[in-house]
Amino acid sequence: MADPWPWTSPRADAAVPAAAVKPSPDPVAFPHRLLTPAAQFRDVSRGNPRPHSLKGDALVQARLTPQTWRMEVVADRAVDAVVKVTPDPGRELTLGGGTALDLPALLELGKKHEVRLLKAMQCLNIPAPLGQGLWEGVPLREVLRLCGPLRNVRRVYYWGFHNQDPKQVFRSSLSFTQAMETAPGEMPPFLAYRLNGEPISLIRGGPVRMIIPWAHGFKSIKWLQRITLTNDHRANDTYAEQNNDPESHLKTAAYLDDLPAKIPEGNPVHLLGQVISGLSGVKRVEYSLAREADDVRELRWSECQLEEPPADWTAVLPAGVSPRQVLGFNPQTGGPLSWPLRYSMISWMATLKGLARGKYTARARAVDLNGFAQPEPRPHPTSGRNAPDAREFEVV
Ligand SMILES: Nc1nc2c(c(=O)[nH]1)N[C@H]1C(S)=C(S)[C@@H](COP(=O)(O)O)O[C@H]1N2
Ligand SMILES: [Mo]
Repeated sequence: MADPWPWTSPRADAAVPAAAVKPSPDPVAFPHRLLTPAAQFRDVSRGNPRPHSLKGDALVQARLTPQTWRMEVVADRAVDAVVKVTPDPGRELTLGGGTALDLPALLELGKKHEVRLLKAMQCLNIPAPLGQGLWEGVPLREVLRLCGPLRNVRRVYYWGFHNQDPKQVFRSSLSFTQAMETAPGEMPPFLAYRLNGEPISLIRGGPVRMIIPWAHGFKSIKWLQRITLTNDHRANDTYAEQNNDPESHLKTAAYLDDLPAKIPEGNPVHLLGQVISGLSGVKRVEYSLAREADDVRELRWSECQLEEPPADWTAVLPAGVSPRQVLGFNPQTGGPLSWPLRYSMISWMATLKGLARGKYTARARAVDLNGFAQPEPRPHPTSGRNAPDAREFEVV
């Protein structure tokens, strides 16, 4: 059942009131792995045919093999009432000029500038995380530097392979600042060529995919093939055309796994799920349990148990990757700088015992580091769905 939405939550920084049923630590293991195998991500791909269904020569023609992949960086020369002066890059990278970037050149840049980070992939309008990976690649700023001094650029537009059909273009954009500068402790947009230690599979957007660490999935364009430098200040994201906020950052949000519909009386009820650390971080995850007659505005919330950082990161990360080399970790100690890591997700749980027979609705919500509980602080689904997740079950 969909929750009634939205209701405003009171600021949650006050002490958490005790719920009727206390959670207790339980030996149940956290069910989700920190790295989702590439094939197990939930897929959100447009295109007809889907680019990842292409085979053989069609794949070669699409420039989607490691040997044939090319990416252009060009200037937008369109002028209109808003844009009167066009960009002036020192150099464009074009197919026609034989200067388009290929994979060996990108990997060469990676020898000097490679970045790695864990990111939860989350769609702005799907109420469940898609997966989490260790992505590796080259910061966009290093690629744009190949084009020499860039004058009159206000935005960077980019898109992926789209069957040569303009109607199928799925595009996204960044401000020039976001493309070129990264605040200390923040994470740069980058051209990724590896996921979980392997070349990025076609279905995950390989050979090269844009990864925007702080953003919902729609900014992380798959089958990346073209970057356009523009003096247009307007976002041209495909998602913006559907009333979504193209500058929305990932929201801090908890997700609840499915529960059995009926649970025998006397058995513990395990609430399990994942929480994404969005822009404002995670203070805690809370659950509430409601009987049918309860008023959703008066739910009582209790704290859940969060997955701890792994004691041995080498058992989690791909072979040969040290946590010291991963953004979000202390390069000296290899320990995470925050937990959960920024823009990543971990598991949580709560075990409920002694529930009387009857129907229940369990809900979960995250509280961010500023003390806002979901759906606050931005209760607008078009900037990312984040109503508290709910599941019904019956104790029989
Ligand atoms: N080229 C292209 N890139 C794309 C999309 C697409 O349809 N085409 N979908 C986007 C959206 S809306 C999301 S949520 C993520 C999903 O990533 P995934 O399929 O790897 O889980 O990819 C993004 N990148
Ligand atoms: Mo999406």
